[in-house]
This record gives sequence, C-alpha cells and structure tokens, in this order.
Amino acid sequence: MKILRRGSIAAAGLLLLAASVAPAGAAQDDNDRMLYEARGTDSAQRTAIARSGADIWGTSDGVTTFSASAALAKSLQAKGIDVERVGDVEDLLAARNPDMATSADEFPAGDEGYHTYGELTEVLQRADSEHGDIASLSSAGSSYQGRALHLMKISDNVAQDEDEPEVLFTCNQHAREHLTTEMCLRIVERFTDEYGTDPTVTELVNTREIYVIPSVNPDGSEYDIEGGRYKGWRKNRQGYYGTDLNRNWGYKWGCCGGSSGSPYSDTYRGTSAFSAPETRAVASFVESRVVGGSQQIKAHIDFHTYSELVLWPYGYTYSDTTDTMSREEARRFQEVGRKLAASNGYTPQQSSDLYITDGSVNDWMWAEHGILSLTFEMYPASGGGIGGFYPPDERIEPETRRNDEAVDILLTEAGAQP
Ligand code: 0X9
Ligand code: CA
Ligand code: CA
Ligand code: CA
Ligand code: ZN
Repeated sequence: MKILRRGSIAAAGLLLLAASVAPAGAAQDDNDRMLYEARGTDSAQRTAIARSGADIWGTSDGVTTFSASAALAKSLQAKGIDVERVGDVEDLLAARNPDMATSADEFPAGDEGYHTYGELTEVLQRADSEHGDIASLSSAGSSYQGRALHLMKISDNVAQDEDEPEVLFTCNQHAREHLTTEMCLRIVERFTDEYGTDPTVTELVNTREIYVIPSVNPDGSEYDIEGGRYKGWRKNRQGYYGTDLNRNWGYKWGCCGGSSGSPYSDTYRGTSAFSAPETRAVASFVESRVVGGSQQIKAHIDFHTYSELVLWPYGYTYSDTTDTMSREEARRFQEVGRKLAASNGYTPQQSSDLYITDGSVNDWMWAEHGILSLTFEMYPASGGGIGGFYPPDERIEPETRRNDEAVDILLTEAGAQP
C-alpha cells in the first residue's frame, strides 16, 4: 500500500496508515492484543519487555503480566523470556464486563461505586462548600479535551498561603487505574470530614498545606468507561493514540529506552517533554509553588495500580546514586519508602528495579524540585490479569483505607525535612 503523507489524510485514512506502518511487534489496534505472563523475570528482562513496546500491567514475585501482539510475544520468547499466553484482551475485557452500564457515562453495572468525572466534580464541590474554612477547590488547568484538572487545597486558614510544609497527592495519570481516583477522593474526604474529630487529621490539617489532584487524566478515564464497557485504556486522549502521561515529564525525557517514540505504543512519550496539556498544567502548578526561590512542596505521592509497590526515583537508571541523588538522599528515600511500605504491606523498591522508565513524574519532581516524590502501585498484588485494573467497587473502601497511615506518615515526613 502506498504510504500517504500524514498531513493529507483524514481519521479513517489514519487507521489504514497505522495498519501499514506500525512496527511489527506493536499491537496496532485493540483486536490484536493478547495478554501474557512472563515468569521469573528480573529487572533487565522487564526492561526488555517494556522497551519492546509491550504494555506491562503488573509484576509480582517476578511474574510480569503484559499485553502485546502475538508476534511481539514470540520475539520476547526468542530472547529467552518465559512467556505464557493468558488469553485475548478483548475476550477478557468482555468477561469482566458482564453487564453494560445503565447509562452511557456510568461505570459498568455493579461498579457504580466508582466515581465518574461528573460525580467526582460534585463530591469536590460539595467538600469545598461544606468545609469552606479548610477546603478550597480550584483547577490546575485543563485536559486536552477541556476538562478541569481539579485541584483541592486543604489546610487551616485555607485562603492564606501560610508558612507550612506543602504536600501533593496526584492520581489517575493512567486512565484505567480508576482505584487511584478513589484514593485521592478518600484523602479529600478524610481530611475534611474528620477535621475536628480525628486528632491526627486535625493536627495535620493545622500544620500542613495539602494539595490533591484526583484525576490528572480525566479524558482518558472517561473514555475508558464510555459506552458502559471497560476498554483497558492507559494514555490521555491527545491525537488518535494518546500520550502516556507518565513518560511525558521533562527530566531526561526519552533518554534511556524507558518509553516509546511510536504513537501506537502504550508508553508513547509524546512529541516533546510536556507536550501533553495535563503534565504541563500539573508541572506549572508545582513551579508556581516556588516562593522566594524555594519549593514549598516537600513531598508527593503519585498513585497507580497495580502490584502493591512503593517506588522511589530514579526510574531512568539502575544506579542508586547520581549527581542529583547523593548517598544520603538515596538513603532517605529508602528509609521513607520502607516505612510507608511497612504501614500498608506493599513491597518497597527503587522504581528501576521494576523496569526502566524515563519521563516519569517522580524523576522530574525530585531532580527539578527536590520533592520527596514516590509512586504507589495499589491493589492487587497480582493475579489480576485484566481484573487487576478493575477490582470490584467493594474493594474501594478497604484498599484506600489501607493507605491512610502511609498518607499520614508522608505528611509528617514533609515536616521533618531540611
Ligand atoms: O509504568 C508506569 O508508569 C508505572 N507503572 S504502571 O503499571 N501503573 O503503568 C510505574 C512508574 C514507576 N516509575 C517511576 N516512578 N519512575
Ligand atoms: Ca459492586
Ligand atoms: Ca494553614
Ligand atoms: Ca505555604
Ligand atoms: Zn499507572
């Protein structure tokens, strides 16, 4: 088939173009996706899987679950990786979607406990109006499709910028990781509803400025449930294939084979650092917190699913220390990471122990702003397959409550910093 010039084709033609020029291994469209498990993997093998363009879903006890085309899986097998086929992603999604949602923009039947973007907006507006003295809702900017990136500030004297350690929680960079949005919502609800009743909450609200962005990728998460069925969507909705927001941050963007330059890939890094409006907006908010030359935000957790891990930077390199990560700093990350993991039963490790990632949020937060920035990979640990991203809504309460103590620990640590 003749390759058309990119600028001259409409959306329908773009699909054909994709079919003709997509790299051999990449799943060009959803119908090609198969789910695989690789056993006994080490971080080098997981990096090889990630680098191949496969979409890694989770890792536990060396078992890595990923989706890819059959051809790609074969090429990984040829490299000596022990790959086993679980099934067809669309069939598995269909099995996880027994009933369509009752309305087009609701979660599938039985999972209505998850919040759609509209419901999320309502809960945040209600918290703002019911707790106006300690909660203030604004926005960090807009998504590609124009949705507000809600930003909730919680503190005593919330209208004032006080000299208190600031802490940021972000959720839902990845569209299908809906449990994380619920995690950020719980943080908002706990630190507003329990203020004045729970002594720990009260003390932290009085002595910290807490910022929560419950959905960094609202376009993606709305798309993932559109039509009442889960799609397994990861990226934002910019362009035809979207950008992986957690490969689009500006520190060592695209440096190290920890992201893809192919728009078809689920780890597509975008056309340039911060080419996605969502990462640009959150980064600008963080930059706005530099006051009198010093960054006010001291600590940050970015919530993901799944694998039950606590991860610290760097992701771009296997090295524990670099010219921007001293031995002492690395030790502090390890100490805090282990303390957090001891509270929730997750496994603590440097993020590159999982696999190499470049352009991730934690690397930028630490390198550019000195923020103690970690990733949590939430429930489940493993065995999720497709269900890993879609635990039943009955799991929301126990699996978000499980992180209450970790959240309190991080808020406390933010005050114990140089
Ligand atoms: O690959 C990712 O972006 C995260 N895993 S996920 O399955 N939720 O996609 C892990 C990111 C951890 N890496 C760094 N923080 N550097
Ligand atoms: Ca249910
Ligand atoms: Ca305050
Ligand atoms: Ca302040
Ligand atoms: Zn994620």
